[in-house]
Amino acid sequence: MSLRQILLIPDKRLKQKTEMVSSINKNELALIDDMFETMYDAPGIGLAAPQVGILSKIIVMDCAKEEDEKPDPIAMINPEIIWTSEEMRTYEEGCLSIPDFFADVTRPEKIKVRYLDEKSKLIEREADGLLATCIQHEIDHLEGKLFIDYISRLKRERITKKFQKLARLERA
Ligand code: GNR
Ligand code: NI
Repeated sequence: MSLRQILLIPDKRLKQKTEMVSSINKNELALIDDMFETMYDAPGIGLAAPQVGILSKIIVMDCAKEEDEKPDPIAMINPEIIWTSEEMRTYEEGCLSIPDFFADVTRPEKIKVRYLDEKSKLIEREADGLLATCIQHEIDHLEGKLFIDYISRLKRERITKKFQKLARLERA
């Protein structure tokens, strides 16, 4: 197992679409292990493969709420949202690729998602609350979409410029 580097905006790879995973072998399982390790280390409640530079439809999450609650790691391969509720919910989101920036995002409150687990088993499950928010945030990453794409253009441009400047300073 090893930590992978988390890409920050404005890295182009965060804006790209991803490829379906055609079979789940050693490589994919090693990537999933590394993604969990990287997510817990950050720490974060979710991570999508593009955030570590891999353009494949793989996400991992652990939305166990309390510090003392037991871990609840979930890996999803080729996830698709197959139903969303009419009711919406607003949650303050953050992203490991946009550190220290938070904004309210409104999304469907409940969803049904279909995916393959690490054993290539087809799963369908319903999710609500924080897990529903997290799954939607992670699946957006697989489409090259970030949570700042839901906020005002003014705020998005402001935060993007800040990270462009930081990236320039690091290169200099
Ligand atoms: O750690 C994370 N927290 C979070 C909080 C609210 C909504 C979504 C998230 S996901 C984020 C980790 C991340 O960037 N995943 O892509
Ligand atoms: Ni994110």
